[in-house]
Amino acid sequence: MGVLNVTPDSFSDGGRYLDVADAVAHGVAMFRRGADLVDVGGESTRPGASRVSAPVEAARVAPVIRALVAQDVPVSVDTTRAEVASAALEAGASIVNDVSGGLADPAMASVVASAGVPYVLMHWRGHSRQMDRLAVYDDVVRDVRDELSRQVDAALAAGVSSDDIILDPGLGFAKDATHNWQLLNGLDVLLDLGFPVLVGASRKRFLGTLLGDRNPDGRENATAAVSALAAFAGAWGVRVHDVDRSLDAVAVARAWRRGQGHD
Ligand code: PMM
Repeated sequence: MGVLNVTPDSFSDGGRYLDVADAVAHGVAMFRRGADLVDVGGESTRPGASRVSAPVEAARVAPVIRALVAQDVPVSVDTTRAEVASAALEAGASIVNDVSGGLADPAMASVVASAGVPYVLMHWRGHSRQMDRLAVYDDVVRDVRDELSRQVDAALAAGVSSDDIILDPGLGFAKDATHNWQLLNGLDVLLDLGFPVLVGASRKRFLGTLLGDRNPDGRENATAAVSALAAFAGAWGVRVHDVDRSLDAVAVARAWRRGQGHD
């Protein structure tokens, strides 16, 4: 899954793709290089970020999604709002990626259920402004698993098909660096819930910390290493900015797992 943030303030690509033509060109390029999905977002979720209104968010993503879909690029929409998800689905998005896993907007699950599309439920405890304060766990792997299970139950109760659910540990969202590493170390516990798992580590702060305070651009090799290991552990997908490096990493993991490098 290639990241396409149509925002002025995302932590690593904010401001680069605010112009529709630039955003579409970048999305098409990621698809041509091999991304299976382009994840279009119109609101930054960086820690401390302020919210934008739903109409502003929808106006950022809808034209980009429409243009990508017109070029046969499969698109997911990264939003916590039912209203934005509806506009994105209308524009041709085929997956809803909700970093709040249904908790931010009570209308989201029914929008997804009536569209009958896959739904990424990420583990989440609160909006960006407050999430660092919410990073308190007894046992992060068990707590995230239990909270995600409740998010799944709510989605199923709203009519989402269990075949359409994808889970995500939500690295960096109400989690410190140690929490993120523990979740990656315990990925099998989330996989045991029986749903596909998506991992979003790309360029995140915990990778910079590991490497001695590297800035986001210097975190690409570490991101690719996470992609290889996540794929090897059985993840369904990785959400990344640099598609090329992660495709190579995933190809290595796949060949290693299968014991052969050809189809
Ligand atoms: N991380 C970000 C945004 N959306 N969606 C999912 N499913 N998982 C994530 O980990 C995730 C996400 C924040 O990163 P960005 O600013 O690079 O988009």
